[in-house]
Amino acid sequence: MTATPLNPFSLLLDFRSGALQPYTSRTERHLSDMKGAYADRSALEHLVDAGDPLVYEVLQYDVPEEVGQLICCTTVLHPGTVGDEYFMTKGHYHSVRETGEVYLGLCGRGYLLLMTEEGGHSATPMGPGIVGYVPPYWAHRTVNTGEEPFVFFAVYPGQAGHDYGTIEQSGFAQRVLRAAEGPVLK
Ligand code: S6P
Ligand code: ZN
Repeated sequence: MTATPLNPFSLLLDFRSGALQPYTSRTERHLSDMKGAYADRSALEHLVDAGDPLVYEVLQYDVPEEVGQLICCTTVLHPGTVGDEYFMTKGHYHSVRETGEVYLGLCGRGYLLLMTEEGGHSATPMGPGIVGYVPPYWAHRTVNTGEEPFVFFAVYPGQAGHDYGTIEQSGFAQRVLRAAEGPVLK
């Protein structure tokens, strides 16, 4: 199969805000969109009732979802906690497990959590200039451990797709909690 021919294009990426120009889709995730993800359910319900904060947004430039294409996007993950647990993304496997991804930290700090269905797990500290490699078969979730938005750019294969259901059922191997001494991995 060959990829749909596209004309070359360029995008303007603002390293501080994560703004991608142009973008073709924007996804918002509020706390109410990820109720099962956080350990402290009563803290989550309290925050949802108090205004349901925006946890993160993803700006993406869409190309055909097929082999050979590469999708570019930015994620802006806002600071905050649910109980002691830092704001994070839902996390996913790629539907096509054999597809990897590259993350480039732009602003703020956090972790890239990774895990496999065979029980492997890893946590990469992320910040400006750090490239995090997501190998094929590894689920990935990001966590903001700072006081400002954690912003990163990502590139992944067009055919990858997203499997959120497996994470919703199994949870993630590690949690990142705020402690007096700083972020702690549990
Ligand atoms: C896509 C890539 C990121 C995430 C984004 C939000 O493959 O890994 O763009 O989609 O960081 O995370 P999630 O888990 O809600 O898709
Ligand atoms: Zn991904």
